[in-house]
Amino acid sequence: MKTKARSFSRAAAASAFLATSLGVSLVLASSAAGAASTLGAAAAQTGRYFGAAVAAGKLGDSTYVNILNREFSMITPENEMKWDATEPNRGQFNYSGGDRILNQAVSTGKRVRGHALLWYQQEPGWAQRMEGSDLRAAMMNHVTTVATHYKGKIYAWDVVNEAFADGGSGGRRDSNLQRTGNDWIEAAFRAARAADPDAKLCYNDYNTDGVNAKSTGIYNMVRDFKSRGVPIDCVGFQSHLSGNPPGDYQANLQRFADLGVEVQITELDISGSNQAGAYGTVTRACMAVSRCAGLTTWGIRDTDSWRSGENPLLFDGNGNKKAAYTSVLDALNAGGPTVPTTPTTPTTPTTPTTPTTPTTPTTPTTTTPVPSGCSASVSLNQWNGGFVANVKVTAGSTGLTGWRVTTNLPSGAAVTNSWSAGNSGTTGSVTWTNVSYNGTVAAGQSTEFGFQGTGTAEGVTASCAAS
Ligand code: 9MR
Repeated sequence: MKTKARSFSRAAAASAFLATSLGVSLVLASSAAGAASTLGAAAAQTGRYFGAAVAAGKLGDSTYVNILNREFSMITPENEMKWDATEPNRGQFNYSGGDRILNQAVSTGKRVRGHALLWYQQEPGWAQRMEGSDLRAAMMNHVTTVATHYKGKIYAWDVVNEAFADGGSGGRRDSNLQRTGNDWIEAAFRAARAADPDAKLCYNDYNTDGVNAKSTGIYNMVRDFKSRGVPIDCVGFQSHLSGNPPGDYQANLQRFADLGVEVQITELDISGSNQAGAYGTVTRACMAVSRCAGLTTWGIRDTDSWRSGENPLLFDGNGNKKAAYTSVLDALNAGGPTVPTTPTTPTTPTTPTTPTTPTTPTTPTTTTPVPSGCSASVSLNQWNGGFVANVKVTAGSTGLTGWRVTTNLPSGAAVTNSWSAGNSGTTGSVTWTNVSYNGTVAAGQSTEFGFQGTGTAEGVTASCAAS
């Protein structure tokens, strides 16, 4: 309710300004326009896009195409730009499905996320049977040729998809692509940049919905790429979810954004009884991160979904809007920081660290309630030589309009990077202050920030004061 009220008054103020500057006395009409009525238009108010994965085979279905044309501003071909579709035989390229989707997008004023230049799944049979330097040459030729065909027409490419392993290793997934050498990902990004300098180049993966071993492995790769000038512009978070995302979903997006890359929600679908609520949470998280450029759902109607039987999308099989649709639309209309249009200087990269295996998952949290209006608790993910700390700030009975948290790190521990808070100091007693979008916390509600560091932070304590 609160955000809605804020959004209305902002829209009303804008309308009043417009009316005044044009000398128009009737303000009502433009006030009513404050809330957009489609996903694409609502997202555009803050410079974001709202997209859907589209199958070329469904472009003859009028219900499907009507929703696509009306609601979405970005299209991802669900399968048509993958390796098996675009290079079914070595050196013979086929762009029929991809071009069909691209033309649909261009003719209706939408943009395209290219998906995906290299992925260990949906490799054509001939590539599946290859290894080593021969495969590496074929991979690079594929990236160059496809990215060149679509040069200047693609908003962002998923250059590499799903290269990290699930589970606790934080390392790469084994595949014939990976076995060509650990540098295959950066080689692919360099080849893609050379072929199409205007496309944003993304790394895309799933099970990266919070700070965990897999997302931290990817985070370390992106940080390393930024520090060495490997051309990477964005990270895609697929977000195939069952129920609510983890509590640190937004903080995780933010820590990547703080590396100087855009983040994008690329394949969103959510099952479960709290579907509408979870969709709202994910959308608000993107809206709160200024470098979150947009969201894409993986399909349009429930019947279009790869998760058959789970009904994880925003429209039912008949094309009707679901409660989840309204939840997303409201979250988009509530606003948030605008996506920066010019690249901003990335935060100073720290020395790249080799991804290490987390030893302890999450240690018990330390809570220090403070009478002056808030409390802070730390949740620590410690591994050999490094850690990620997530700090939850909870407002007391009067609510907060600003907060200051002091963490006491044991000696030897040092902060190297942080998200969603400003800090003074990196060792010992470190003071954290809210950033513009998370200072206001209603009574009893919480917000989170986090930091990463080297050394051992076991025993860290946190205290909070209203400011
Ligand atoms: O939705 C896609 C489905 O039609 C294909 O059969 C499948 C093949 O592996 O790929 C699906 O899309 C995947 C996407 O390309 C990458 N992330 C996971 C998606 C769902 O499996």
